[in-house]
Amino acid sequence: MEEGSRLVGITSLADSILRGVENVGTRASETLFEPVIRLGVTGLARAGKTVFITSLVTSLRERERMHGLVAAQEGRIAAAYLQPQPDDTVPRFDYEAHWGALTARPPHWPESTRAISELRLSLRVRPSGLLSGIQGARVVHLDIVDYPGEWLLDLVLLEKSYAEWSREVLARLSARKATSNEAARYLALAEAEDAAGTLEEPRAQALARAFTDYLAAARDNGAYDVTPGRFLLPGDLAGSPVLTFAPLAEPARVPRRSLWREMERRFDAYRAQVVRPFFRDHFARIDRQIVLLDVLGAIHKGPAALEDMRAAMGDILGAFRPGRNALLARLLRGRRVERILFAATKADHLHHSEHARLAAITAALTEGARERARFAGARTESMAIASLRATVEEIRRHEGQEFPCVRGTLLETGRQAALYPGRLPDDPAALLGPARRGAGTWLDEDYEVMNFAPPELSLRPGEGPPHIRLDRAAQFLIGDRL
Ligand SMILES: Nc1nc2c(ncn2[C@@H]2O[C@H](COP(=O)(O)OP(=O)(O)OP(=O)(O)O)[C@@H](O)[C@H]2O)c(=O)[nH]1
Ligand SMILES: [Mg+2]
Repeated sequence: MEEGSRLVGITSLADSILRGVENVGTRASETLFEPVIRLGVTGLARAGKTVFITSLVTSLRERERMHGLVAAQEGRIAAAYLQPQPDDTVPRFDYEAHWGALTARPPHWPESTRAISELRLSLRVRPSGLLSGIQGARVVHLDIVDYPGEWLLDLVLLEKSYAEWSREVLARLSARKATSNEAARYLALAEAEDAAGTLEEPRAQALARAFTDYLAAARDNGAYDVTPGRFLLPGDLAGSPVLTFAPLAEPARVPRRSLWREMERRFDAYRAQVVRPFFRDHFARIDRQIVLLDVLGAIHKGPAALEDMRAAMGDILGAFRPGRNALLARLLRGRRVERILFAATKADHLHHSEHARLAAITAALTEGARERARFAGARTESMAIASLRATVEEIRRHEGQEFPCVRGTLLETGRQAALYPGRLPDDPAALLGPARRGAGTWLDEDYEVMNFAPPELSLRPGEGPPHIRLDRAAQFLIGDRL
């Protein structure tokens, strides 16, 4: 018995020393000899993260469509190859499966992913200018980390007690009660509950389930404030106590073993064991960040969705402004993101004459957020991109007027269709203003979105997939380090 426990003690000690040495070793060799860029890719559900990473990796390997990336244009990227990633416990980004989906016959969009994943692409780069004659090629590792934007929204939970959080969420549900059955149902359930009464697990589970149903319905209606983020994206935490809590009205007294006490304990466990490790172990190590936004999707859903996206972006970007949050500052230990790109995805739904207006709306949507990020020393930029271009442009004439359209294959029917999505306003305020004031519908224009199937690709060797400004995005994000 004694022997056994001592043995365990010694092995785990030896193990941790060994691991310590290993860590120091990898870090030293990487920082001394082979630079690493850690690129975070995030965005809310369906923003286009998976397609972006898949297309970016292919385009860095097959660089013929990447003239906007200076190192590629100058022919200095000698090779790009996938390597084992540095983090052994993070799932690998399944590049092969996603690229396989896009190049299948017929092609289809990759599956929804909904958790963190990582991929290492190593680039062999020749130096530019004066150094080119003296120095040989060096290796730069690009570690791409895909994670749900919803996880960043959880940051606000770090600052809140269960009582505060409950109050806010119940108020939000009350405001949505009239339009959401799920909100009304949850409120009825929570009001019938005696929070001071003894915990009964099945009732805690019923509350958590009803609350999760509300979150799912809110998200489907275009709401983005759907925290706690893991409720909708549970992964292997599904059914565990850290996800079995829900907001309640605070009772006058909270006896031990009461429902309230236990919910409070689980809320704290969620913060300590889910939210904090994510920020400490993953977020803190990111150097460059792209935040993808399906701006067209939100505009199509209407003013409330656009306003909600703006508010969510404000919360998300709070994570890039650690000064304000003491807890976060401690988790980040002085590290910060150097560059942040806000990219409106799926710009291939618009004729190129509309792209500048889409970029302006994206900039305006993240304006408050951008100001704050800049404050924290990060460089930021906004653009409209398409990771994979699924359409071609076409001018259509109707009753003497010209309409700049895009044409593609419809996902639902497999038929070709031309889309005129509506003209975006020159001044972003024409959309953001009414959205902020709570307008029910857009006044001047209906904005259409269609779901296009991915294009049938026939690529020559050296040629990556067709895209819009993916090369410019890459230049902003990593170009200066190549
Ligand atoms: N036309 C067009 N559609 C795109 C593009 N990128 C993404 N989409 C569409 O958006 C959907 C979502 O893209 P994903 O890359 O899976 O988005 P995600 O952010 O990884 O989504 P989750 O993993 O569900 O959070 C795709 O299935 C496509 O329908 C693009 O460049 N052009
Ligand atoms: Mg994904």
